[in-house]
Amino acid sequence: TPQPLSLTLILAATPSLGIGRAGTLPWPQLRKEMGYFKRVTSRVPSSASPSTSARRKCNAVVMGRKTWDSIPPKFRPLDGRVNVVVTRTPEAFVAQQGDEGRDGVEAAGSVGAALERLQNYNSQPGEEGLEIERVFVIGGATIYNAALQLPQADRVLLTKIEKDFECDTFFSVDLDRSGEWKRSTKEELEDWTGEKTEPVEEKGVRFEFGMYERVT
Ligand code: FOL
Repeated sequence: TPQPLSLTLILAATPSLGIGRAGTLPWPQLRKEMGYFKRVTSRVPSSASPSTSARRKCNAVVMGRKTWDSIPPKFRPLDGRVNVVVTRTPEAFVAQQGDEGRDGVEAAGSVGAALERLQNYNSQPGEEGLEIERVFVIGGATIYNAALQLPQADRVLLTKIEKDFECDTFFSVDLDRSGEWKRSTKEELEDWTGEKTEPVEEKGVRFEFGMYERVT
């Protein structure tokens, strides 16, 4: 029987925890930050327990419908990852995507339901024989909040953008001031992500990568 899946939230935020503005990201395009997002959410660690059958391992991303809308159409579904969109009307979303003939995206009515669908890939392998390794919650605010209510959400990858931008959407937890979360060491972060994580500056914006694990 497969291991239960846990959830990792991944986000970038300003010093005031701003994550969005007017349906998009608040900062000018930061290619190295987006590169980090893409590599980390795509990478399947080689330490993953090898399965006996010849199943292809990949990760999954869970996002809200507004985040789906914010991704440039040419980049969605995010490739190499199973995409699950959370919406109050999953049937309508699937029908709409079907019209565009899109593949590789599913819809669910809640974050919990999304996680159940992904667990299903592992317990009842389908036609494609995909095995889900890591599950990333990629926003937005409503979906991060819903995920944080679940005990399976045990890790956060936070990129600290060290400059304030005007925002209308915020992450609800100050991880450095919450007793529920403990910041991991740089070594633990690099181990888990497989990334070198020196601070970066791009377009005059400095940012730094961090990881937090839930205590208890
Ligand atoms: N987490 C972090 N650290 N940075 C982010 O920018 C971020 N963004 C979201 C969620 N978590 C994040 C949500 N917004 C794409 C666009 C917007 C988006 C997430 C992903 C996107 O198009 N990604 C492509 C790469 C695009 C490119 O190379 O420019 C992908 O394949 O992941």
